[in-house]
Amino acid sequence: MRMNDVVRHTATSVVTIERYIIEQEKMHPDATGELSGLLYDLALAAKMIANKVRSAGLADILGSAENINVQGETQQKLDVIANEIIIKAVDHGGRLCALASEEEPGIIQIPDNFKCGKYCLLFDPLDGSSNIDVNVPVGTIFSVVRKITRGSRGDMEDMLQPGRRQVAAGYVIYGSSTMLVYTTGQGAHGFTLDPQIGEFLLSHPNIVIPHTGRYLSVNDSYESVWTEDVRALMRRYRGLDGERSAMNVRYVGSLVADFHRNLLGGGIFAYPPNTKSPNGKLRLLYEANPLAFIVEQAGGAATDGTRRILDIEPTDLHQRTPLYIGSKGDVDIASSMITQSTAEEMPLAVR
Ligand code: FDP
Repeated sequence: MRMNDVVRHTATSVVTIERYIIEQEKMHPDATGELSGLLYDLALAAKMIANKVRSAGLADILGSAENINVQGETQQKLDVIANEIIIKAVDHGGRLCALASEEEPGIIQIPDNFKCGKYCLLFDPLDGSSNIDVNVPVGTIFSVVRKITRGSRGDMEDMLQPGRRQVAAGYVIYGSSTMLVYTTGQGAHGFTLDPQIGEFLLSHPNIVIPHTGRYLSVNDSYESVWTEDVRALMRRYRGLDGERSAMNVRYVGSLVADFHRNLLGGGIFAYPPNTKSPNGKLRLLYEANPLAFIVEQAGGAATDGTRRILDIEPTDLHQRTPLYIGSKGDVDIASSMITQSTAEEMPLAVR
């Protein structure tokens, strides 16, 4: 099969996500099926969320809920709904020992009446949610790590593992069609929801991101608060320093949508640090790590400017990180030009 080929299903034969996961599991004779079970549960949650997103306007459930989430942002009602759908889809299967959501301050424990399992799930239930009211694609992002502590319940040490220890990661994009892309470390594979039969069908096996790409996704309204190295990098991507041809700027402002376009078409998404937000905005555990795992599996790369994202040792459930992610050739330019990456490394003058 060629790069990014789309699978052709026939009227009488389709490859569902379930079949694909089972076939991948067979490559691991010692697999217990727990991870596969968790992935099906997440696919079910994705279908339920897709349904809510699609009917959001009709059902009059748009708009802000009363709550403000732990990041200080106003939660949209769909965030709350998506969060609950995911928790309820996965809490009873005996596969997880704990969960952490971008929408909740602490670890979410498995209810006492359910069995605990060997995995932890970290997720952003509805990323890009400030775009919901204007009908822009939003997404769900998830990351799975193995429990490393003793005892049946998961604790903070289980959650705060570097991204290279992920055993699975994925995202769902609720766009013109709903797509789920996941990896278990054997390539990145995409599935498109067929609304007629209600199944995710294999559409993009073994996704390969081009080595360099056309698209630059960055919010350049922050230019006045970028540090000099970031400004120089952006001038390079725009072809203004004469070192390369200009990239095409595309910024939806919904991470999953920007990432997905660049994964398939090539290019880079950047959310650099700035003097107001020295660690940028995106969350290491719920956004950067899972997308970094996927992009590396597709042949791309992800850095905070000076460190590979998957090697960052997390210290906090909700910590943020600068992010440059996408085609390897384009990300390598960021690694060669960025000199500071974290708040600690930033000069006091710009903190
Ligand atoms: P949102 O606040 O709408 O949830 O992580 C949050 C996120 O969206 C990303 O999806 C998006 O890429 C980014 O924030 C956009 O932030 P800016 O508006 O600062 O560009």
